[in-house]
Amino acid sequence: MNPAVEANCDGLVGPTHSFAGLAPGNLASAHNKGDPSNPRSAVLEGLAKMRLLADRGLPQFVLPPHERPDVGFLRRIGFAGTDARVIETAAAQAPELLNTACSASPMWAANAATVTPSADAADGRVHFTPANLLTNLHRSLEGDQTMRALRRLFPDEARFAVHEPLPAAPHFADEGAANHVRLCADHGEAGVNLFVWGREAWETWSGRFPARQTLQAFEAIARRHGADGAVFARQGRAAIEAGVFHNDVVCVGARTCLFFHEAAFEDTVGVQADIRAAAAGKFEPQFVEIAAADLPLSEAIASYLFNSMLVSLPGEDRLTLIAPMETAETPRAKAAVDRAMASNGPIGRVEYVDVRQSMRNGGGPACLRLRVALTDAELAAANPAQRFDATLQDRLTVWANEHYRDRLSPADLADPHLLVESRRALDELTQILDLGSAFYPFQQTV
Ligand code: SUG
Repeated sequence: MNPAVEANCDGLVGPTHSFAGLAPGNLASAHNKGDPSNPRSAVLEGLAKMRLLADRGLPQFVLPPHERPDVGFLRRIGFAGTDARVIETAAAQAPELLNTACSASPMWAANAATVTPSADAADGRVHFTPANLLTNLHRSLEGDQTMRALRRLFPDEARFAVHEPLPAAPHFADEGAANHVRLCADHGEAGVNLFVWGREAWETWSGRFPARQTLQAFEAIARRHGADGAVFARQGRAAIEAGVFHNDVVCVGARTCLFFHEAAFEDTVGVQADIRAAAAGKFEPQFVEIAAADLPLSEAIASYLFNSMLVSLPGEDRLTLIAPMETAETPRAKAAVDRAMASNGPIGRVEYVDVRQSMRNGGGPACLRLRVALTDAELAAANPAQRFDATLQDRLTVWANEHYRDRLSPADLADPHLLVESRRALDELTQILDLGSAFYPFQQTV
């Protein structure tokens, strides 16, 4: 066993963060459609959360936003002329497609990839499969740039394998780590990988909202990563119907603890038995289940209690929950947290964070980060310029204050100057994070 720590890689919110209501089945996104957003607050909230985790002693990295508006996407679907003309024409003829091209959705790094740490991988490398995110058009634009970003952050091929996204077909619909939980005795020891899927590839899906993850996508990922300790579990159908578009809206796990809502799985008893069997000889799993009688599913979704980060802080035996403010403001959700802490179970502490801008698009603290368990040697091999500390926070704060607007209405997305501002910001960020030349498509053509 190599000692390992769990690093968090957070997606930096991009300058076009907006409320365009692009994600069916994500109730917050639908509810806030059309409201003006505040991209500057959004990015600063994200930085403050990163600071909290870094200050608590966990390695923290920054994943760069993607180029938005995605002019390349608009060109592929027939808009032509100068970049400004492409945007103006799309705004006039197909505003939904312009909104799509502007989404800052890569901020939700839990959807960036599924990760298998070296302790679980057959070849001893850390494996990543960038998610194809093909259920939603705006998110389907992310996979290739995410692959580039992960290869930059984890460049050493002897230690890291960043695969291509799965084939872009509905059979392999994949949303990354938002539907994956890894349990273990210690981050450096072989663990159990719980893969939660919403539908089968050949199943006729008749739900009101889409099931975004297929069983076959996760089977493919487990196979290509050589992932040990795989358990496959079906997401509760009723949960998807109620607005649980990713399993991490109702479930989070860390070390030996799985914390989940009663409605999370189609067969809760079966999931627990499968996890126990996969963990035999490795560790004793601890299940903390919140009953619907104590916290109705609708309040679990509105409060985003389970979209907390569950972290193991250095020097602490019990786990800490990094929960959104909305949980503290929802009496039954807060009571559930308080009871879990008082029970002397695996969760010992809670800290509340303000990520309201992201929350209004359905992204809580856990959505904003991709967890990667790393040994010391792997940690040392990551791009040091993307390692977050107080100095980088100061630098990115100055950068955000200079380049980000504090108000953006959906109509503002039609402003061609937003493209100029956004590219200027990303160009400077390329230097700050040492992302190399030609990291963004717009840098490849100049
Ligand atoms: O895919 N929202 C994202 C939120 C992702 C949250 N991630 C996790 N649960 N891990 C989504 O639904 C809304 C964008 C908009 O409506 O403009 C959006 O894409």
